[in-house]
Amino acid sequence: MLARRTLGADAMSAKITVAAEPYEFTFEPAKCALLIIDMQRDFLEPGGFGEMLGNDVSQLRRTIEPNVRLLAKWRGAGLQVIHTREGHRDDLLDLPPTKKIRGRSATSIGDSGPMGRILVRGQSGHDIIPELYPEFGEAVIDKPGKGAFWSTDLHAILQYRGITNLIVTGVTTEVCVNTTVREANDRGYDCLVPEDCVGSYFPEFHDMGLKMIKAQGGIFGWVSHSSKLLAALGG
Ligand code: TIU
Repeated sequence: MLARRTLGADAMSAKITVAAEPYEFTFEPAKCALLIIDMQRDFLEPGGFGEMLGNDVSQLRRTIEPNVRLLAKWRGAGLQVIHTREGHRDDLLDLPPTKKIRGRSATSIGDSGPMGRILVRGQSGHDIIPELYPEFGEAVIDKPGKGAFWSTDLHAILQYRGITNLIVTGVTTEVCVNTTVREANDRGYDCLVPEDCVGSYFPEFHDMGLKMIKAQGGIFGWVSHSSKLLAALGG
């Protein structure tokens, strides 16, 4: 069992600086949440919805191990962790008809898939992979869109918990991670994306998705690597 050495009150409010691009990222641990986006079985597991659509899930599975390490560090230090899941109500009343038919696929959201009804809350494919399963006290945000702020209580939760900075990880780099970072940036949060903790089915979109975040002096946020973040937190 992992020994927990939670940060004391002084360390919680002492500024931490991480080597990042376009320049260093500074945060107070007490005010910085780890936001893990959509590490769901349907996106990551062989035989899930993602693979059914013809995607190579190994491109996403390489993000699991660095996320496990970062999550262990975050939990061990007693810092705030939030998970998101993309999905819809059982009755699909929150599913835009446009999203339902997009792609002209024979099997779409709400239909029976390899792990239950696709992207429907409560179904096994919609749940978070066991390696990163939420613990008691960690908020789980169910989001109907790509961004984690749209039609959710995430902003309220962050405000009430005094969060100003976000470490955003998960999948996919150019879709839900990118949309969430943009939404967070417009709401006044500083976001750092550790590049090894995010992934895309398309390597070129992953690369460009990261470049877009850090371009123009950090137009949406910062990009770093989990090893640098772990080092800044004491290894
Ligand atoms: N979580 C997330 O990114 N949802 C997607 O549908 N991503 C795709 O890349 N398809």
